[in-house]
Amino acid sequence: MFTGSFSVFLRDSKNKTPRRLPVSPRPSRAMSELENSMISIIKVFHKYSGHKCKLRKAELKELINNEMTHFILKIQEQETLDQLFGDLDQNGDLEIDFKEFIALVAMVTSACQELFTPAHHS
Ligand SMILES: [Ca+2]
Repeated sequence: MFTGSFSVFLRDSKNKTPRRLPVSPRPSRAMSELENSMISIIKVFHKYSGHKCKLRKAELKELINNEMTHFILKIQEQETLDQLFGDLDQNGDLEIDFKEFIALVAMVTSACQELFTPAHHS
């Protein structure tokens, strides 16, 4: 597994200056629940994308219909798939790369988060 360090750059919404966030993955059994969840997202993506690291339309449908059905409805109609695929494919190369996929995960997670907040259960 990859080890090393690099940086990601976050945009400051006020002065538009990129802010450097050092990233230094050190896989370990002591990883947090969140870190393990992040790795799970990466593994699921690669399970469906294979070595090409991009999802074709049929692979996106299979991933959603196998891995996300408790959060979003199964995709049954071609028109629904075409629309979702078009929305996610930001660079228009007719494939979904990891950055485009993680946008879907972020949107669905954000939409569902209210159901899982502690206040909602009490
Ligand atoms: Ca794309």
